[in-house]
Amino acid sequence: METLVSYSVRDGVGIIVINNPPVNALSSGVLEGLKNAMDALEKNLGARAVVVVGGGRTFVAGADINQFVEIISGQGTIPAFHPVLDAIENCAKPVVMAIHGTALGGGLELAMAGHYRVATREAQVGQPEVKIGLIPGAGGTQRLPRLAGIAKAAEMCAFGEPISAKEALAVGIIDKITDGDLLEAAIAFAREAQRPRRTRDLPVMPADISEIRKKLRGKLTAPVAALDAVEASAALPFEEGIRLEAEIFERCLHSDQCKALIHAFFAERAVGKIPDLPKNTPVYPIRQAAVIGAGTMGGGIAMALSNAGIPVFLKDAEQAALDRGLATIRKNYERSVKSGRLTAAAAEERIARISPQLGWAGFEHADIIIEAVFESLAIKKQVFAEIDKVAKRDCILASNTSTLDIDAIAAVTSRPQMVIGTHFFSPANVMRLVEVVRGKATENRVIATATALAKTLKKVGVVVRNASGFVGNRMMFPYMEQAQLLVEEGATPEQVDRALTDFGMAMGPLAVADLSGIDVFWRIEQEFPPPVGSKQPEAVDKLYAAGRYGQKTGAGFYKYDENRKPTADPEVLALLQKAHRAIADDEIVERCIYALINEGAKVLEEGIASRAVDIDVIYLTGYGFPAYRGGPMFYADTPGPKKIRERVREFGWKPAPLLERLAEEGKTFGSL
Ligand code: 3H9
Repeated sequence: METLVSYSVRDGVGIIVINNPPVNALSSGVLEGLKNAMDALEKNLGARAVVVVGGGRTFVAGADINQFVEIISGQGTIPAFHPVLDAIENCAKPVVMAIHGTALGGGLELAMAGHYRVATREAQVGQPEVKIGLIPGAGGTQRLPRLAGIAKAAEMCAFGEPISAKEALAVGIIDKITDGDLLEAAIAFAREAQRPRRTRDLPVMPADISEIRKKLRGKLTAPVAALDAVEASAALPFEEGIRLEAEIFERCLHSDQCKALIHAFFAERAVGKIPDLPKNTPVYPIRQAAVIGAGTMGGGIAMALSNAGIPVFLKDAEQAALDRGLATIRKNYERSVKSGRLTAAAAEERIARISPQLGWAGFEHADIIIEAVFESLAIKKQVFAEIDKVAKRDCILASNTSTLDIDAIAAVTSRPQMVIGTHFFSPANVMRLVEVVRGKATENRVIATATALAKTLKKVGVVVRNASGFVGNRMMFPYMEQAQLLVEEGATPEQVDRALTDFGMAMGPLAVADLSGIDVFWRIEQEFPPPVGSKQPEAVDKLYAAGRYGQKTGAGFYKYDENRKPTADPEVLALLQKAHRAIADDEIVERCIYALINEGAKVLEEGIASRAVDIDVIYLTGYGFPAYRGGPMFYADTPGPKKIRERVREFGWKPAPLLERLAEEGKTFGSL
């Protein structure tokens, strides 16, 4: 077995290589290896300078997050970073860090403990700890301000977004970018370096970061804590700053938010490992795509494909629809150019990769055809019968249906094994979730290709089974029902939405209904009538009958002005409220969120989702569930199945059998 850290001396330069695949995470073993290598090279008379480089595809992606999971559950202690980083920084010989791939979190902290940094042009550096509920804990909040200034450090530590090598050079985090061989460039730099330059000795100027503080929204605690630590770098001597950082880090590590965010991090990676799909299932190459339907969804999907460099035919039946679709695509790209996220040339390139057309020209070359026409089984069947005739035999036929039966759609083709659901979320060029719906006949290779494609599009593909509403929408219906019933019983739409946004949901359910369209919800109700005898709200029916379709008609649960800004509407209360009971926010949250969880338990038991993490990722990436609560099924373990079952019974609903069983056995969803 290769050692985690190896070293050698070449022409007077000591070279330390970190080898901990896949991302060279700084486990205790790596830290120990680094310390030993530094000690040895410090004493080695043949070495005048030292270069540290990552083996494999990257420098170092940070501390080993698995170790934090252990610490949170009461095992182990925080790895001792400082003795290792201090040994590097105090080395009497110049130490040069050679960065490729990503230097993130503890990786950047390691790099900053070196005296100089050389990076490849593609490299990125960042302090993403806040994304898992932490702050940099190995000196990042103290060394970064000394290199990049307080304001830049504050931004990087509070928002967690990585920056490019080019920007890192401009702000002083790295000293050189090389287009040639990284190791050779770092060795050459090390040879020329006259003497060590300790980051801790650099001056740091106080700066006003109140604007950055103002930008922090929501309830995340780590970003605020990160700013406190960064700000202290100007007020305190280095060692004291480090002590303060350690205190704050430890507090964050033991917070509920950190636990939930780490769960979310690993959950997102776990969904890619589909339990009954062999690990090395081959995938079909996707070189050319086609999308049918140039509406909101089709246009967004075409953009997502083009953004990833995949050329796409965009077909619609009518010229007017095609023109409208293309105009929207152009407008979206222009907005990105205006905001500086994209250059004008890159936007043109992306638009050029989308070929609008009325006919089927070129479809015989498509590797995947994604249907995104009107949500009607009859129309979708007609489209699939047609594409079956034009597509090559190994082309994947995908439907963007959000609720319909994939097997019924597959049945009209001569190749049900090639048919799959790819349920994108609106706007499809932005939202990260794709529910990958496997039909009865869908072959493994097609499933593997669809999830790999999601990753290529920088999205998360979660494989689910074919059932009405799949996972996300199926769970959303009872959640929405409760929101409406609460209004009928006396809550205002504003109160319902505020209680749930206070809980952390990105939007309240009734605002979501207005955004998606009351007519859309009404139509779904007609297609999937609720079970006989269940207590059903009448709100959607009444709003629909009154022509209040939501934002698009200027009124729904709220009134909207010409800029779609919502205001409360007393008329809606007269229309919908049947009683005037004072309802507490807690009841609103419990009824809506427990309805979601109870349905989630059914979805799990029925095997529509194969694991609780699949549901969590669907809700985190597609439905605005707060990441710091880890997803509905992770959150369910906070009150616990027993308490939820009790409340579900009190509300007069039937607990899902799985919830009953877990409550009975004193177990949690996490134990499944
Ligand atoms: C920190 O550094 C705290 C410090 O301040 C010190 C405190 C004292 N640990 O994402 P991928 C695994 S906190 C353990 O699919 P990509 C990942 O689970 C840390 N494992 O690849 C996956 O495993 P598997 C700060 C890690 O190319 C595999 O590596 N750093 C870690 O799409 C491949 O990952 C971060 O927050 C880790 N740190 O993206 C960075 N990182 O194959 C977190 C990855 O079994 N990492 N794994 O599923 C990332 O953002 C992305 O993984 C990265 C690569 C961009 C690096």
